[in-house]
Amino acid sequence: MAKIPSIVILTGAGVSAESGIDTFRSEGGLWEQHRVEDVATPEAFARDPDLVLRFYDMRRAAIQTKQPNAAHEALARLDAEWPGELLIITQNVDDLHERAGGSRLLHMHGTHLTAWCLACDGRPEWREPLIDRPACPQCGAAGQMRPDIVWFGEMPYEMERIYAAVGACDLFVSIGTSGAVYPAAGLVREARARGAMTLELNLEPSQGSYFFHESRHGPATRLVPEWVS
Ligand code: BJW
Repeated sequence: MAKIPSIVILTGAGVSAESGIDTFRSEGGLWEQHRVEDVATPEAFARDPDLVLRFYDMRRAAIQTKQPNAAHEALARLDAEWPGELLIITQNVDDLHERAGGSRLLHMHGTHLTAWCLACDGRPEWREPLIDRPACPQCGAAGQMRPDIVWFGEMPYEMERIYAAVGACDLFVSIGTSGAVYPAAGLVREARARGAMTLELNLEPSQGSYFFHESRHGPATRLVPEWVS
């Protein structure tokens, strides 16, 4: 009997754009006039923690008001129904894949809905502001919690699991990501080098479009349900 193809799906900010969550590199920018590269670094946090905490408090509050869209829902259906191996690797720090019902999922750039306590290394669930320097609910240390987000220069989460899944997949699909940030942007080449078919679904050609066997362009809420059905 033929093997059921194994699928890895990489998602980025474009998949949540139609839920009303800003992407990073589109016109207008995410955070006033700051480049995300200047705000989302450990150096920025050391230099001006209040600015960085306010930025994340604002975004944490905003994502809790947003709803999954047809692209998240189509991926959750595929996740529930696909009989073979499947992994959704999201760069997004929102929880819209989970809220749509996705479960074979990992957040390589962290999530807004946990905090990271630098005192005990715990990652408690967190939905409130961090600007007031709350105590960690796990160890009680005060003022040691930071956003549980992977900033530039930090190691993305679960890289071993990611490379293993990408190296073993038959189909690699990238959805709504600009291909500007590594190591995520390099996964298509990794998948291709190991013999996977590669497909890009994005509003426009990404920086890495060239590396895909096939690229389809348009909004995720149209392209993803079309691809899944
Ligand atoms: C739609 C749509 C719709 C819109 N439908 N589509 C020089 C060369 C190479 C690498 C480096 C370098 N200098 C430094 C580096 C490394 C650095 C890096 O890549 N920098 C680049 C800027 C060059 N990377 C790192 O530091 C990473 N760590 C690292 O490398 O560790 C060492 C290591 C070594 C070896 C192995 C493993 C690790 C860490 C990167 C952390 C990224 N963090 C951020 C910020 C999180 C905080 C926050 O949320 O504020 O994560 S950056 C930001 O970009 C966020 C995103 O996850 C990430 C990717 O963005 P994404 O999702 O692609 O969004 P956009 O806006 O760029 O694109 C959206 C796309 O959607 C567009 O194409 C639109 O067209 C499309 N779209 N509407 C469909 N409706």
